Amino acid sequence: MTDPLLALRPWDAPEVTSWGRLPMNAVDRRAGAHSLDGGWRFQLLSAPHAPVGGAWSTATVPGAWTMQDTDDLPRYLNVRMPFAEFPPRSPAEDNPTGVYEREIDVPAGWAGRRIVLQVGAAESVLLVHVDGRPVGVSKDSHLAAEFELTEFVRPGGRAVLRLTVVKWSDASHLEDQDHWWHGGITRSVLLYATDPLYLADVDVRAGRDGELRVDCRVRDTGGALPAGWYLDGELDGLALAQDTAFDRENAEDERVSAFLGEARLRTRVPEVRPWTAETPELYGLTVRLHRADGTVADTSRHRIGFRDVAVVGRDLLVNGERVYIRGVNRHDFHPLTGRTVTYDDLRADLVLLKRFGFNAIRTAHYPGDPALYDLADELGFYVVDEADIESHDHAHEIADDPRHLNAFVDRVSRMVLRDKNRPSVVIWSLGNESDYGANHDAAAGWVRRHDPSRPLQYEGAAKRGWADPEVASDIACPMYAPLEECVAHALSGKQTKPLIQCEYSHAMGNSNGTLADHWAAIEATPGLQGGFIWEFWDHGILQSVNDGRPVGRGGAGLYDNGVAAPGYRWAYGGDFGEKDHDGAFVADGVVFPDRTPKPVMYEHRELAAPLRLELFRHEGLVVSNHQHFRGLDWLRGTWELVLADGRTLTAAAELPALLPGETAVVPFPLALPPDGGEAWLTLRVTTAEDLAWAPRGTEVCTPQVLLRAGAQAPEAAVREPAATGPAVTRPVEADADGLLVHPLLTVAPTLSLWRAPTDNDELGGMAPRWRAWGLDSLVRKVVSVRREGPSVTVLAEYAGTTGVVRHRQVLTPVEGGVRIDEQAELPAEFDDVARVGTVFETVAGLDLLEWFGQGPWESYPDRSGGAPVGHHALPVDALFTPYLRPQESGGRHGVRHFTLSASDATGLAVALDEPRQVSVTRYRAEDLTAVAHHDELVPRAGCVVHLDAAHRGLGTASCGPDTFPSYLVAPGVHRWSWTLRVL
Ligand code: IPT
Repeated sequence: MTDPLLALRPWDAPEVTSWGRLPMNAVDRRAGAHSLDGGWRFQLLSAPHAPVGGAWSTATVPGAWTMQDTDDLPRYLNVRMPFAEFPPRSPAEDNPTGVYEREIDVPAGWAGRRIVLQVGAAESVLLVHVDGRPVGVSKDSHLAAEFELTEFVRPGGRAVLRLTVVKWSDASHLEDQDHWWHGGITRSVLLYATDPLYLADVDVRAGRDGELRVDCRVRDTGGALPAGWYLDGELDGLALAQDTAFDRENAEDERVSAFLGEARLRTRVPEVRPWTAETPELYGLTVRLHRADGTVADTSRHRIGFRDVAVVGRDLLVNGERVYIRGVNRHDFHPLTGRTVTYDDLRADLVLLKRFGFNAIRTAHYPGDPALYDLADELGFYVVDEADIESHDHAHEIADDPRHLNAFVDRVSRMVLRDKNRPSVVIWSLGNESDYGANHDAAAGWVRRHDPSRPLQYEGAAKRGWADPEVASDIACPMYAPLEECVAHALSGKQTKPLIQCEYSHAMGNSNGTLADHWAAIEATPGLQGGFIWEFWDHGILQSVNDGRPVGRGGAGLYDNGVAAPGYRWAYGGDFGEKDHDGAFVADGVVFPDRTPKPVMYEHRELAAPLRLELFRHEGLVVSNHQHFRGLDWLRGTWELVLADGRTLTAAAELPALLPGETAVVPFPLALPPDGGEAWLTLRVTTAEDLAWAPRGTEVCTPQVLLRAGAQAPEAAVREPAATGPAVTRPVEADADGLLVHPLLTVAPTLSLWRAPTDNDELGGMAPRWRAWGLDSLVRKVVSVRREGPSVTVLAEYAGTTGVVRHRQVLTPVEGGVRIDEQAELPAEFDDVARVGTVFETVAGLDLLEWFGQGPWESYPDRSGGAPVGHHALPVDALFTPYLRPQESGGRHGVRHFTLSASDATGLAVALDEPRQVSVTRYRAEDLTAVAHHDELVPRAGCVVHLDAAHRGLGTASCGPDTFPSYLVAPGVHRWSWTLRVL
């Protein structure tokens, strides 16, 4: 006999969003439930109608089978669907279908109770059978599906539960998000029991005025409700009672039903502590459903927060304050499981985000695990909760196709029904990249009616007109909009909605250039309120290089500090043998696959600093509280006076008591020594006490002001060496080609115009142009080598395929070394090059870099915030940032001078005429461009040193705007000087 669920062919039926599934609700049943997680019998069929009958293996639940021991491997495609069938179709034959089976022992104590199965997430179609009997069907891969099993199981007995998961379906067309395709059950499976009389839903409204309203729905499995039921509850010890006025009104309006109980609890909390992302104050709410005899039939517990959110004019207000949205887009990702994440994983994600100044998360592009919201409520994040709808490849066909209407409303409404009581959720999102059609408006209509307390956003609708009141978006939420367009809109006088980019600053590879410029504009322009960086994760899956398989759960410990252990690598698109794929575009996060922060995180932390430091010449040092809701008492500071001569003086800081937005002048903590040259004052700010997201002493920000410019800057020392010391007459050694001969250099200093293209350089079209110009393989031809006394002047031409750069190097002996004055003249056609500067290589053994300049982390001209000027030191191997696809990396901005030394303190010292971009790595640019993965790099024994007169900004052109014109390297004449001395 054909199974009715298979006969229904739900994978080919867009109208069928579920069958036999219980309605979504906000009653949390996790506590007290029986976990069905663990090993299940498993078979992978080639298609849903293929017979089950092969050998069983074991699969871990939750977990994608694509990350376990099967031949169906992960696959990365961005926009394009992984199969050719047009919506709503999916492949008839080649459709991996996982059959999961296990016994369930139903406690005898559940006799007379209502028994419910909850499947946390399954992609993309779930069929449920118990003992071979059909129970139900569900779609919507990132929300739980519940089924009542009361009629299917016997308390005290054992039953066979089968969950069949069909990978491809009509629903896949709505789940075409830009990440890996997987298959399986990816969130926990639970079994729980309730009384037949139960809380079907609880809807909490808690405003910042302390008003609490709890609306409850009550049902009974038998249908009719028993007489005399009632509700009570408490809020942290404060008793709540059923609102009799509400009951009376219901009765008068004939809304009382025998089958649906409705009641309201209400109170007003005096002196409420409002919830905000800065002050995530939670209250414990307990709602109890009683039978007529007073016994408790059901209980629902919630952690709630009192807060208001509203769009007023063009501002998004939280508790009446226009808050900055320092957001990130977050996917579910784990390098060992693909997308199954534990509570600890989620906690680690959010803790890291807090430590780096983020206060908002967009759940790109589907609802998260309930634990994500528990943590966002507790730690403090503003969440844009996004429904699981992205029909990217067929967006236009689907947005108005009535066959998909059910699915749109189903997905959006289920998310709202589940998450409506979350203080962290401040905005609903209808989904991503799905064009804009009537299906969206239908879903928006449902949301507006069900939850008028929160704004709604949808980028596809906002795109129709940022100020258009008719479209289904209360926020102007573009993606990757050029900053000048955003500013122009805010200044146009036509803005009607808050402008908060749903995606900006694409973090692929070495990226996020101009983030500081964005924030300067946001803070200077009323109407701009922030945005969500794309994205949190680099989705590199840990892969064994030998057999090409994902390592899976056993791989813990096979990576460290962003790098996979030898023999392993971070796989991206194409690495699992996919024919069509989108390569490294899946590695576009602000953290590596093991959550190691990329350097941009430090800049973000500084941009989000809760306090600011400024120097006003006549007033002195000014500290300001840059938060929205709290004082500075949770912070502690230390002053550091950084002097160019190598000294760093410290003093404890007394932070002023400031309300949000207030400023105070503070006395200079340390006397500025009259000598010592360039001087900077840094305020190193840490947490004053243990917080939920950071132990005491965690660094929060390091604002810095310049106290004295470099009166005795290296420039002076470099340019006038003879004036400060005895005349040096020992001639510089250069070979016949005019190349410096030096005992510590293996490759003499020459001109470099090339960097290993970043992802932005490649996808933004710069790198192809550079290659066309021949900048990656300039041919050096000596024009003349002229000796004048102890100096040598070398004229050379560096020929590309289309232009010639004239380069002059004057080598002059100075005390202890040589001064190199350089000039390069770029032809007009080289109007946008990666760098103009010097490259040389050193002997092996110089493994420590000490520098005076910005640091300690990697920084670039358009991404240099949060890297204060100081005396920094790092092993050379720690300077390089291991971006998944090797590219320009490891740069340090604003370097004045540095030494490279061996363990016996011998080595070389370089002083630059002015703060320059410097990089010291084990790789030539061509080493980096020759390979596709970090593990393929072979480090050189010596160092490859770049000193740049000019270095191009990074921008974000892999998806979005390029860097700004001010960060481009102009053609024409560039001059720079430096000295090289032996230590
Ligand atoms: C945008 C997507 O919303 C996001 O999922 C991701 O693909 C991002 O781009 C790029 O990494 S869509 C793009 C067409 C702007």
